[in-house]
Amino acid sequence: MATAKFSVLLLLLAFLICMADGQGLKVGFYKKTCPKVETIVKKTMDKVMAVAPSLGGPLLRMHFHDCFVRGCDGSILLNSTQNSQAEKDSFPNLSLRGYQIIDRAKSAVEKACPGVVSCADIVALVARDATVALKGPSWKVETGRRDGRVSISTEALTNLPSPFSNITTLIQGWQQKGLSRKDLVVLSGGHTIGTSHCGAFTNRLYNFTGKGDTDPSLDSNYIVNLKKKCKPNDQTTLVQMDPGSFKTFDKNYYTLVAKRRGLFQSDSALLNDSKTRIYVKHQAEHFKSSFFKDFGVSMVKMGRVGVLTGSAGEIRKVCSRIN
Ligand code: HEM
Ligand SMILES: *[C@@H]1O[C@H](CO)[C@@H](O)[C@H](O)[C@H]1NC(C)=O
Ligand SMILES: *[C@@H]1O[C@H](CO)[C@@H](O)[C@H](O)[C@H]1NC(C)=O
Ligand SMILES: *[C@@H]1O[C@H](CO)[C@@H](O)[C@H](O)[C@H]1NC(C)=O
Ligand SMILES: *[C@@H]1O[C@H](CO)[C@@H](O)[C@H](O)[C@H]1NC(C)=O
Ligand SMILES: CC(=O)N[C@H]1CO[C@H](CO)[C@@H](O)[C@@H]1O
Repeated sequence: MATAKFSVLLLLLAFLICMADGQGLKVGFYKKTCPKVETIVKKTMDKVMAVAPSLGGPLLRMHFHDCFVRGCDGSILLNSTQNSQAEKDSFPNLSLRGYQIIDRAKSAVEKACPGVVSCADIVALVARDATVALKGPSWKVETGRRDGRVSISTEALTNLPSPFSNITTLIQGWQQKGLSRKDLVVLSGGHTIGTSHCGAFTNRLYNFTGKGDTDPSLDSNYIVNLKKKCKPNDQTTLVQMDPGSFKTFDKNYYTLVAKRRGLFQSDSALLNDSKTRIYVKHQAEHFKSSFFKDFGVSMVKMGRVGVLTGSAGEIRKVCSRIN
């Protein structure tokens, strides 16, 4: 009798701990099994970022793309096979790069503790370290994710937000992932670093509604600038999203959006909802900004989306293929 009561109590306790951790994730999950993992990943990233800081953008973006499709389960890293086309080879992957950096970090980690650390966790750690290397905020990354065994190209199209989305579609898409309007406006701030292909926004410059017009929600002086960089139908030229400081993680994204200079319709759309608009204006206008702290909080939240934990999934040996 007493033992039964005790086991119920234990079960309840285990359940509560699980809930508080965000479905089994926790900071320092590998403390006993791979105590050096974060140091090893950081060392790899420090080396990479010292010579190729432009990889910071795609490596931050990679965690986002992983989490929005089948949860943060490393499915973005899987190669296509003969029978199935993977997320990697879908249209929105365009310009995602840096897969070899994940592989490099994974190899280094495998040397120290083989078969212990998931590729999904490495992606999450790399996103943080990339942000820090570009002078952005740091946050404590929860670990304990397991790797998925499935990656389907078409799921990237249906789950990833499009740069042509309006605010209603964006809010709905984020809500479906359990993320709020605040998370949306905060994490869009990731666009303070990196570059975009012209194709993601030229519709706003040349033929917005099919009448040879421009997007009225984009600053007309800015349009003149952008037209110099992107000719109609140019899909390949790269443009800095936060011109002048695209290799520095700062709060300037909000200054741009507030001035109607957000590059994508999805950036400008943040001015079309009262809550996201207030956040944009606040970050733009106040010297003392909460953005850095908010970014860490929302990244941790995004890092919990749809994760596999416990004995679900696997720990991949090589990040680009299932075991
Ligand atoms: C709100 C929904 C979002 C949309 C519609 C969106 C869309 C895009 C698009 C179209 C690009 C340009 C890709 C290219 O043409 O090369 C881009 C780049 C980027 N995005 Fe987002 N994004 C969103 C949210 C996020 C989030 C949540 C993050 C991370 C926290 C993020 C981080 C980045 C970064 C760092 C780049 C630059 C990549 C590079 O330098 O290659 N984005 N995004
Ligand atoms: C996955 O594809 C990349 C790029 O094509 C290649 O370098 C890598 O070796 C592939 N991985 C596996 C396990 O075949
Ligand atoms: C937002 O976009 C969706 C999908 O394209 C569309 O159905 C909806 O009418 C748009 N909403 C507004 C307010 O423009
Ligand atoms: C603008 O779009 C309309 C409708 O899609 C098309 O008929 C027209 O040729 C386009 N104009 C230019 C300059 O591309
Ligand atoms: C914002 O809303 C206005 C009016 O409803 C609309 O004309 C405009 O296209 C919207 N802008 C964006 C970027 O969604
Ligand atoms: C980096 C990468 O894997 N890019 C692929 C994205 O998807 C297209 C197909 O839509 C491939 O051609 C690219 O190689």
